[in-house]
Order: sequence, then structure tokens, then C-alpha cells
Amino acid sequence: MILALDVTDREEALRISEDVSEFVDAIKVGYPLILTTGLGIIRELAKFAPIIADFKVADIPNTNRLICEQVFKAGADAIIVQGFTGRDSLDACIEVASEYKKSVFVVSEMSHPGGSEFLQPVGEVITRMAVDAGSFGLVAPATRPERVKNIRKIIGDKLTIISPGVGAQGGKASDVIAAGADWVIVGRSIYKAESPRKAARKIAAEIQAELRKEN
Ligand code: O7M
Repeated sequence: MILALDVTDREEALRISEDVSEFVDAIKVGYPLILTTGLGIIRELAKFAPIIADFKVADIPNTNRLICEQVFKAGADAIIVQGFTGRDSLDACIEVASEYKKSVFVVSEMSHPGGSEFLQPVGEVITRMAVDAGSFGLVAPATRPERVKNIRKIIGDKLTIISPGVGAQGGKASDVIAAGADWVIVGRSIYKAESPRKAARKIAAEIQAELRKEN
């Protein structure tokens, strides 16, 4: 499970991360936390789990390169990028990631209702491009397990699928794991819970039960 740490307070971010670290495989940080605390938060959180920087990078190759360099220099283990800007823009991110021995996740499709308007129709093309370009993984929606299943069918066991939309957006962890996701991404259902630790433990148990069923 990946914690989406979309809080805007440094102390809260550190407290929650420490609290749930036993149950999470990585922490995803993005604009909400980094714009308020700065890139330095990446190294502070890295003592709890590997860090995925969610900047949904979507620019020309040169700008993408500059962004990725800053993010990897700051200590992130992976970066999330958009694929709709084209192969050259994605290649720039993957080149920098390989220089730093880090990973790139590409957004195939998005989990919110609007995700079906523009992105879903090109999701399969983006998925294939991400495979050809040598990405480490894909982001695919837990709110639409059938789309995750389709993406898994396209890529076989080649890439790692991480899947947001569990809990607050209506997706269910066990459903999307059954559909072929490797990790679920969970934000509000953990960091807004009365006990983030208990909430994380419950979702981890649900995932374990699903994996036991499959094996
Ligand atoms: O569990 P939530 O809904 O509070 O948080 C979900 C997190 O996943 C939040 O950080 C979103 O920005 C992110 N996300 C989506 O919810 N849907 C997507 O399609 C893609 C992402 C994401 O992480 O993209 C990389």
C-alpha cells in the first residue's frame, strides 16, 4: 500500500508517516505537501518509507528533465509523470531517472469522473508507449477495476501498477488488487481517519486477505 500524504502541515506529515510506516510500502508526496513545506520534506519522510514524488510532470522534454533532476536530487525514489505530452517528453524523464537509478510511473488513466472524458480514450495508447519507453510502472484507477484489468492484460507482468481511488473516491482495495494492481494508493481514508494507524492496518489486512485468496 502507498500512502498519499496530501496534508499541508510538516508536523502532521511526519506524525502520520511514523504512525503508519509499518503498513505502507511507500509514501506519495505531491503539490499539497511540497508547496507548503518545500522539497526538503522528501528526505525527512524517506526515513519512514521510499518516496514517490507525484508531480504529474507534463511539459516539453527540457523542462521535464529539469524537474526530474531536482526531484531525484531531493531524494525521491520515483516520480510520476503524464504520458499525454508524448514520447519525447517521457523519454526525457526516463533518461534522468536512469542516470539517478530511480523509477518513473506514467499515468495511464485517472480515477475521478472527469478521467473518462479525455484520458481514458487514449489510456491504452499511453500504456503501450509507457511499456515501449521502459517505464517502471503505471498509475491506473481503483475506481474502475475493469480498466485496471484491461491495462494488466495489455502489459502482462511487465510493469508495476499503482492504483489510486480507494476509499474516499469509492474504490475497494481488494477489487483492484484482484484486477491486477500491485499496490493501492490511499490518502484521505488514512490521513483523515481518527486513527490513521488503525485505518492503514485495516486496508493492509484487506489486501493480505485478497492475496491469500489468489495464492
Ligand atoms: O485516497 P484519496 O482520494 O484521498 O487520494 C488519492 C491520491 O491519488 C491523491 O493524491 C490523488 O492526487 C492521487 N491520484 C488520484 O486520486 N487519481 C488519479 O487518477 C491519479 C492520482 C495519482 O496519484 O496520480 C499519480
